[in-house]
Amino acid sequence: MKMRTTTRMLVHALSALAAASACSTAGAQQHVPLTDPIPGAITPSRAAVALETVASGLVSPVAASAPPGDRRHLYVADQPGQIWRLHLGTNPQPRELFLDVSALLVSPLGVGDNRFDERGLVGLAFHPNFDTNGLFYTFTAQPVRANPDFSTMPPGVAPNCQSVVTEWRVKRPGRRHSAVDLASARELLRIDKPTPLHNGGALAFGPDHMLYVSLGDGNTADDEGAGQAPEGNAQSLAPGNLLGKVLRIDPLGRNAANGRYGIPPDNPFVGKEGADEIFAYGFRNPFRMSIARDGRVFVGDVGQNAVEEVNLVTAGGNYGWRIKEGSFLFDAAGPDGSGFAYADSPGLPASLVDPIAQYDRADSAGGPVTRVAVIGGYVYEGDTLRHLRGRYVFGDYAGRGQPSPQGQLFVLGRYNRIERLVPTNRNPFDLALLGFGQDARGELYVLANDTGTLLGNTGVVLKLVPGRR
Ligand SMILES: [Ca+2]
Ligand SMILES: [Ca+2]
Ligand SMILES: [Ca+2]
Repeated sequence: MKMRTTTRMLVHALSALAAASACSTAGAQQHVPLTDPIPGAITPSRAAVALETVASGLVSPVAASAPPGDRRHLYVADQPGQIWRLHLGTNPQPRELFLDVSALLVSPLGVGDNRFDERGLVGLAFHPNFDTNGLFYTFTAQPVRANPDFSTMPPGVAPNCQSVVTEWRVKRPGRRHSAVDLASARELLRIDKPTPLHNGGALAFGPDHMLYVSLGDGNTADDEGAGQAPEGNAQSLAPGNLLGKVLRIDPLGRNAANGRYGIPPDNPFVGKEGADEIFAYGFRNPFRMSIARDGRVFVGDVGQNAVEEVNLVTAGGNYGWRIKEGSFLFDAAGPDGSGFAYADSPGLPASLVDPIAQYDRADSAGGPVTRVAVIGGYVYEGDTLRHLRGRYVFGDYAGRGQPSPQGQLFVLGRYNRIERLVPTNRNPFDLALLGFGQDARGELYVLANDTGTLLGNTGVVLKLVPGRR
């Protein structure tokens, strides 16, 4: 097995070398974009699943979770700024407004006719001891209104907005249906963001009780432009550049530079100036991230034009962007040219960590583009879907620019092979996929709407339940 891996790596190294020398004879920057990076279709899973509506009438639900041990509720973050508390197990599930942070957000959200926007309320996480301390956290895109804790902007250039992680507390921890104490709001982190795009914005606690925060490269394409490091933000470990990173912080600690959270002493870059918070780097837009009960950190990193990634993230890892898009080498083609993936190079350079699974946009060269952006999900840890137990469920947004959005649901099968999950009661899916949620029982919820944008109020929360073939 090891031998075979080595041979395969050698073959890839030789082909990459051949590609490189072909380029050098033709002059620099002569890489050719791949027309079909990953040939073939994604095969359907044998798991029979269906979708049961547990909430509707939302705008753009993007995150959902529950405090550990609270099996009665699911809290859903709607992008325009509302957190809804769903009462599970009753039919229909009533919902109540838990918190509204819309007044804190950039405004207006969703510009243009289709009201597309990546900003808003995009992350929500409950402290593992929520039952006793009542603490939870939000990730929001806010107007530039305070000095940032971290900025990559050159002097005199204004950021588009600021990414803010805020701590909140309920008034009576441990009591059922306790309201949020609005005066408890405490900003942990405020980070300048160069453009409206590539927030990242996921929050998740590990079994280590540390808060993980995903941050995108902050730019539009190729990780370049104003506010970008020369090598791209994602690859930069320059002091204070947190863009394109996964952070790991202790919200109960206070030894960070701004005194509002703690730096875990075992973080991989502790002691490196301005990089104490960084857990891993080399991400483009790690929009959705989750942490399994066993501590595995899963990130769906949205690709540029070619390859979508699922990453298993470990301390200190460099996940490749913008040197690679998936396992493929990436050419940023200078400030004026649009970058592209040009050669498969699995495992090389050895300093970069490849995704555990990847897929591209069309089944064949020139075929219809049916997938556009990975939406990271969760490991299924519930009881009712035997075939999914312990498997990572995720999907593709496939929302924008089509007459009818066709999001897709996937599951990682054996050897991390991607399989399609086709709901038996909803085929075609006919919705844009926006996120996933997990309740305290480990059951999973699909978050979606009709538009893939902030237009309308077609947002739904759909529970994954057993389906019938
Ligand atoms: Ca990558
Ligand atoms: Ca470029
Ligand atoms: Ca393909």
